Amino acid sequence: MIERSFVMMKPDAVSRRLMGQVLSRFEDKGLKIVAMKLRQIDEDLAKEHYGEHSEKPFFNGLVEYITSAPSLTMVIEGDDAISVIRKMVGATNPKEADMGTIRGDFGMDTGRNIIHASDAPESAKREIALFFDKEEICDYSMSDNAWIY
Ligand code: RTP
Ligand code: MG
Repeated sequence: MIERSFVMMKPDAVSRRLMGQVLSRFEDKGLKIVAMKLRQIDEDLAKEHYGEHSEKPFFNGLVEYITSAPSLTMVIEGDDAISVIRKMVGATNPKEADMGTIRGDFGMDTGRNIIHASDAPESAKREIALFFDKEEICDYSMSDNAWIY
């Protein structure tokens, strides 16, 4: 099933100049970028995005991290995109993430774990609406659609 996921390269990815390498992985995999915006996320938006963690001890640190520098926010589309992208991202703790995953290859610290990706269809829908207006999401065909999908 064709799905859309909300994906965000976090401030450490942007600051460490990893955007190009990480983006290439999604393109190489055959996924389609349908929206993309570099933006500095403010406190209110960070708190809303990570609302499910508001009672956790790491919440304030997480908000501080996410608001510390720009993030690259994206909507990525593809066949089973939500689970495929989560697999590409790897485990939350980069030390435990498999080699070959984005967190496993580029990170060392749960508090600086490079990237976010939606974990389910409902959260994808919520997060996409939180970060993008409908008209910012591009509906287009790619020349190799027949091969990839
Ligand atoms: P994300 O939402 O960012 O894609 O990450 P995730 O699903 O793999 O992990 P989640 O449990 O949703 O946690 C959200 C983010 O909070 C930070 N975190 N810090 N210090 C800690 O114990 C801790 N646990 C989580 C991470 O930045 C994690 O990605
Ligand atoms: Mg999560």
